[in-house]
Amino acid sequence: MRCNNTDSTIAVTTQQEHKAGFVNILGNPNVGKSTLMNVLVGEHMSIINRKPQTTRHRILGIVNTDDFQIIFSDTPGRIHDPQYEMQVAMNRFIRSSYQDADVVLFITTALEKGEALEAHVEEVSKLDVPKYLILNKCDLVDKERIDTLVSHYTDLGTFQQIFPISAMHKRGIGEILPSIVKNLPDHPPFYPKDQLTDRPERFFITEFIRDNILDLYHQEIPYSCEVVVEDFKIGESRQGEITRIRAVIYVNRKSQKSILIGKGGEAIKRLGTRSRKDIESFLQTRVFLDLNIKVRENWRDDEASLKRFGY
Ligand SMILES: Nc1nc2c(ncn2[C@@H]2O[C@H](COP(=O)(O)OP(=O)(O)OP(=O)(O)O)[C@@H](O)[C@H]2O)c(=O)[nH]1
Ligand SMILES: [Mg+2]
Repeated sequence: MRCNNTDSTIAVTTQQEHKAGFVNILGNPNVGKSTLMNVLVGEHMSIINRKPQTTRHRILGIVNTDDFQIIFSDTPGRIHDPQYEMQVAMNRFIRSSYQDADVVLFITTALEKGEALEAHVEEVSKLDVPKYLILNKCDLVDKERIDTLVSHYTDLGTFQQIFPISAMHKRGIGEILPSIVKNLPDHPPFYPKDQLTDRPERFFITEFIRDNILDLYHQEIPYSCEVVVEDFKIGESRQGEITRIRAVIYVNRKSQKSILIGKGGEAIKRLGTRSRKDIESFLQTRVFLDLNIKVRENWRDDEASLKRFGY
């Protein structure tokens, strides 16, 4: 995957009849935003997890052809009732993606209902750009339920198009890209044509570690962790090239550090091994991963920490 390893991402081409624009994927937590972006972009760009609030930042995934460039933004799920400053910052990323969208993909599921959904639909309905309703997880319900929801959203009049899909099974998505392209403005590409994302390699490394934390630990633990890559060096070992990575997991409280480590260091060992394998297949090199844990009391409400962690 070509990541962004430089700051000069703006292309200066002035191609004729080229379309380019920003398509922002919005929705409540856990509805399948990252799954859909990965399917549309054709790369494992954003981590997907069965736990809500997996995505914490806005992540670009870029689709390039000779004739168009679509810049998708995967966003965090909107937090209806933020409990700490990190969640307020996550909601800010969502609002920033209200502002630059050429097309909005609003995702809900065939099972989602309630106040948080209604409030989000209401907010999105105010955006003055073409909006598509993506009704995901249709594999979990019968046709009658899908028909009922499609006619409900048609009656709202907010959405230009409605796509009942299953992102996980890649069903119903074939018409989404061609339809988006029709709604894009004529514009030269915003990014070089071989670039797939705005994020550097280091970002994806932290995401792999975070994904494994979401899988291996329970309750509040994954939500109390932030991962930072502090050192990244390509070096040599007796068996050839090796990438040495030093990552720090910041936790909210001292007690969480011992839970992360586990009895006799078992838990952190498992986390290290799984993360190393993921990073090796991403970087296509051998990796030595040095995982450290540091306590930073209440970092989720601490302005300086949030700034350092990119919120
Ligand atoms: N049954 C079913 N599950 C799906 C589908 N799409 C996604 N999922 C699952 O739903 C869960 C959440 O998917 P994500 O793509 O991480 O959802 P998200 O909206 O990005 O979640 P946040 O980043 O937490 O807001 C994962 O377990 C996915 O495998 C689908 O079409 N059908
Ligand atoms: Mg996500």
